[in-house]
Amino acid sequence: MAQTPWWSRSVVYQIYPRSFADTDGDGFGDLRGIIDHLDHVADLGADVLWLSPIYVSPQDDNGYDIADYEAIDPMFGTMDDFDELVAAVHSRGMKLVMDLVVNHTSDEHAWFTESRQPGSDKRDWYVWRPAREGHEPGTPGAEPTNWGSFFGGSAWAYDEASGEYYLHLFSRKQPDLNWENPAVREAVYAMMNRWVDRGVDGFRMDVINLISKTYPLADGVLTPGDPYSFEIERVANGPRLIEFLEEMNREVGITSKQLFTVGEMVACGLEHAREYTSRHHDRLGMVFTFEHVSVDQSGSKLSPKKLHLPDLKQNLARWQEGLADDGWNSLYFENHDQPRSVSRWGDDSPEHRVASAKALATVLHLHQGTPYVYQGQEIGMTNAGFTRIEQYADVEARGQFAQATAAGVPEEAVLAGLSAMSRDNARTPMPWTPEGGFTTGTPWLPLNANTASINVADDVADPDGVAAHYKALIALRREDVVVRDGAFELLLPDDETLWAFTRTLGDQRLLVVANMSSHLAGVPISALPSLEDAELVLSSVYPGTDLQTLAPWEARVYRIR
Ligand code: ISL
Repeated sequence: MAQTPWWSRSVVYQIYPRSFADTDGDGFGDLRGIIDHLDHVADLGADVLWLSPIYVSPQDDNGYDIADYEAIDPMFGTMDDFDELVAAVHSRGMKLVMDLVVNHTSDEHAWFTESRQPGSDKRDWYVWRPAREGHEPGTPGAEPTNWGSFFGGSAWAYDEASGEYYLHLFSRKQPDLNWENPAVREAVYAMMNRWVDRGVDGFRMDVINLISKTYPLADGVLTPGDPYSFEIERVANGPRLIEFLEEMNREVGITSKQLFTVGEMVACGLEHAREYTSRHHDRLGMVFTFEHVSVDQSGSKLSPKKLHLPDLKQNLARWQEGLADDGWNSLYFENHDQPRSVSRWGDDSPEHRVASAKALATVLHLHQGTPYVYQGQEIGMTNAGFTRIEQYADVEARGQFAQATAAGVPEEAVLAGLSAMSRDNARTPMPWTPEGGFTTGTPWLPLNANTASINVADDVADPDGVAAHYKALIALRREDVVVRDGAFELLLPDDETLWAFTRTLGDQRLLVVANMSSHLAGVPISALPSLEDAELVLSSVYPGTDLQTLAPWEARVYRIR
C-alpha cells in the first residue's frame, strides 16, 4: 500500500439520502436532490461523498435492508440519476463512496426467497438452524441460541414453512448471510465490481466485522433481568474475518485500484483496528470504532450518562497513539446512528450552540485521521426533541422501547433514553431554509422545530456561522501538513473542562486549546508549551489575545515554535 493514500488527505461528507433533499414532493429525499445541493458540499471543501444505502429495499431499516444490490430504489430515483450523480461528483473533483451492506440482506432479496425453500441451492446462503433440542419448533425458548438482536427481541426468526430458524442480528427483515459459503462471497465481490465499473470510488462497509462468526453458534451468558444474551464476541471479529477482508480486497482490487474503504465495526478495539488497517497488509483503509461514542453510556444505549470529558479525549488520544505508526484513524462524532453532537457533548441552548458546535469541530478536525462530517453537523443541527414513542420512525427505537417496557422499565425512562440517544435524532430532514426547503410535500419525519433559526441558508450566509468554521478547518487541513501528518500529544489529560493537545512535525508545531464548557475557564498556561512568538491560526469565538482565560466553548489553534 502506498505510504500516503489519497484518502488520508480527505474529508468525507455523509449524506443520508432520505433526509437530504426531496425534488419530487413525496416527502423523501432523492438523488436529484443530492445533485442539486452538491455545491453546498463542495463549498465546505469536503472531497468525498458517502451515501447511505440507495438500493432497492423495503425500507424496514431505512435501506440497510437491501432487496436488490444492483438497482436504485425508485424512491431515490433511477440508474440514470445515479450515473448523473457520479459524473457531477467527479466533475467537481470529488469522489463517491457507497454503503455496502453485506452482513445481511433484506428478507425480500431473491437470494433469501430462494433460501427459504429447503433443499434449494441457496439454503446455505443464510444461517439456518433447527429448534433447540427437546423443544417444539416455534415455541418460546425453542430458538437455537439465546441471543438477542441489536434491535430488541430474539436474533432468531422462526420460518414455519421449513420448520427452521434463520439468524438475524438486526431486524427479522435482515437475515444474516452465511459468509462461510464461498458462493455468497463470490456473489458479493461480483456485485462490488459492477459498482466499481460504474464509477464508484469505494465503500463504507456496514458492520463488516460481523461477517465472520464463531462456530459452532452457542448460548451466551444471560445477565439477570435480560431475556436475551448479547455477547458480541460470539459474532464479531470471527476467526475468518481477516481472510475474508483480504479475499475481498484482492477480488475487488481495493488496494490496486486505490479504492476508499472504511469498515464499520461494533466491538472493535485498537488492537483489532491496527490489524484491519495495517499498511503492511491489504485489508481496509480505516474503521469506524464505537469506543469513543460509548464513553457516555452506562451499559445500554438507552441509559446515557453525563460526559466526563477526560474519558472522551483520552480515548481519542489512545487511538491517535495506537495508530500513529501503522493503520489509520477515522474521525467522527456524528452519523445517522448517533445523536447530534452539539446536543450530546456541546450545549444546544441558543446562547452556546454555535460556539460549542465550533469547539467540537475544532478538536475533532485537528486530530490525525480522516474526518467525517454528517449532513447537518456543519450547521450545528440539534437533536429532534421527540417526547412520545409515536414520533419515532426508527426500527431500533421501536424495538428497544418494546423490549425495555416489556421488561418493566418505566416508559418515561425509556423515552428519556431515546430522546438523548435515538438514531432519529440525526435523521430529521435537512433544513435548507427558514421555512424548511426540504420538500414541497409532507416530510417522512418532521423537520426540527427550530428550523426557522437553524437552517443552511442562514448559517452559510453568516461569516461567523458554524459552516464557515468547518470551511476554515477543512482548508487548514488541506494547507497544513502538520494537521495531516503531525504527531499527536494530549496535554492536561485529566482536565475536565479543557481539551488541549499538540501536533508536531519536525520543527513545526500546532497547539490546540478548547474550553469544552459553558462557563469561563482559566488556563494553566505554565502547563502548556510557551506561546512566545506564537501565531493564532484559527479561533472559534473571537481572536483573544492572551490565553489566561477562555470564553465559553472558545477553541484556538496556535502555530508555536
Ligand atoms: O448504534 C447501534 C447500536 O445500538 C446500532 O444503532 C447500529 O445498528 C449498529 O451500530 C450498526 O449500524 C449499521 O448497521 C445497521 C443499521 O441499522 C445502521 O444504520 C448501520 O449504520 C444494520 O444494517
